[in-house]
Amino acid sequence: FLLPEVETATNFPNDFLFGVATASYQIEGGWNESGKGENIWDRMVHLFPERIVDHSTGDIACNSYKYYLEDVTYLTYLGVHYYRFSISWSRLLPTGFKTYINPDGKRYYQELITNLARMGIKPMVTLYHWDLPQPLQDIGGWTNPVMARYFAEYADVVFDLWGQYVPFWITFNEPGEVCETGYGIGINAPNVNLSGIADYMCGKTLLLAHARTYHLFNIKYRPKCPAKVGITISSPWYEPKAAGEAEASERALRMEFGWWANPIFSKTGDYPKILKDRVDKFSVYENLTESRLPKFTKVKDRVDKFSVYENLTESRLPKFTKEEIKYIRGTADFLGLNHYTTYIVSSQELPNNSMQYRQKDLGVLKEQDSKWEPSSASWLRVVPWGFRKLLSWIKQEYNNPVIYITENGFADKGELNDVKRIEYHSSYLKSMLEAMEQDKVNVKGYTIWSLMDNMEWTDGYTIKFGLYWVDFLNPLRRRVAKSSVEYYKALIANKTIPETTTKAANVVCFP
Ligand code: PNW
Repeated sequence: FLLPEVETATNFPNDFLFGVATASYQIEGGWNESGKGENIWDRMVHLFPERIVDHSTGDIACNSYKYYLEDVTYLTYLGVHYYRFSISWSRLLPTGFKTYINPDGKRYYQELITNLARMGIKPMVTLYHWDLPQPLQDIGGWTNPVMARYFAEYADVVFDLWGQYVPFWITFNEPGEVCETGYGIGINAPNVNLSGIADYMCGKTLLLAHARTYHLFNIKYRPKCPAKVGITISSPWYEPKAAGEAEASERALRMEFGWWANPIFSKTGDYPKILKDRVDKFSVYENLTESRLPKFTKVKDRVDKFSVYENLTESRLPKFTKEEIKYIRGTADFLGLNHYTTYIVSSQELPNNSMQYRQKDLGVLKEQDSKWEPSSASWLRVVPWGFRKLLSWIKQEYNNPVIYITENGFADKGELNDVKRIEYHSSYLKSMLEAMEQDKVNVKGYTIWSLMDNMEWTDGYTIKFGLYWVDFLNPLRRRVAKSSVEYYKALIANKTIPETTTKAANVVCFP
């Protein structure tokens, strides 16, 4: 007589994967070591130090270029199934072009990947996490359509070297941030300030670069090693400010998230209709001068008679041809999703003579509730329920794609007993589980941003996302476990969210 075996109930499916993420510029340092070329972030932090709040650089950062084996030790301790990191294009190809491969760059990533494999940790490799080789920016960067070819050629080099080791490839991290903050509002490198123009040019090139790389992989590499190839898009949840503002929420999601997701993940492909309609419409208005038609209503009456293409010039949004729409559609094995926070949205149409083109195209005001728990990042408040809503919306809008959460994280000031980080992850994971169990959203993996404190772009070292604290004043860049390390380690081992009612003990004994 045998008693039935007691199965410990776990929150997460058995095949669910957990990981942590970093990005080359944010952790590697070694900005000009052993043959690495200059990239757009090197250029920006050196020429315009005031663009970084603490005037810092990523010249050394966590010095993972030197201490990557330590990183592997901590990844092993955490027990993560995979490590999401990015390759520095200009470390591998110093000029950006495939004609010269830097042997030390190649050796560095080979060593990292080999040591991960030794420890049973799968690499999830991002090909582009914002650090474009400077020579490629000198020819216009992502606004130049030729970049689709150069990106695919770089990817070809990487696939050829490491296709055998890497089960997950991510072409781009956050095309929205690349194009809008880099080429639209000019906050991030390369600081191009042409909102509603250069950002849309960048977007078209980037989507074609992604698709070209996916097709290249299919033809040349998938027959040998069938990795999953995807793209990572970031999105907050947009909660309508009032019942009547549901349209503003829908519009923001479609014009931001959908800008990237629609061409790849929708049945029809192409940009969302609302994005095309609104940019086309406003592009026409912009061409009618105030002096000719002083009053808004008259402008409207007048231009409504003309189609966009009959008018003075073309839309600011460069369109895809039918062939390109087909070429891009379906080019992802999974959707990588970065999610951090939620905004409350309402419709806010800007006047026609406003030069904030992209803002006008969007026509949405974004706010946050001051009652929501803040973080050390101005844009990040803790709103766990938004995660479930976003996941369910994506499932509905894009026919239930396979999703990996490629980033989710909380910013503080670097506390070792980081209870707020632990609470953040517990609440967001619970919300994600509700989406999986109740709304049947197909989430396969979850990644914490970040393994360790690092160079947080224009915020420099003033805000911290790490599970490990890093001593940036010490040349050894010692890493020290925060409380969240034990929390995440237990979570991964048990595939269950640990009880956090009792405060996590600070396990750092001799820091
Ligand atoms: C991500 N937002 O960017 C990046 O992929 C990481 O490199 C970065 O370190 C991390 O978030 C933390 O900032 C984001 O405004 C930038 O919602 C902005 C937002 C989200 C993600």
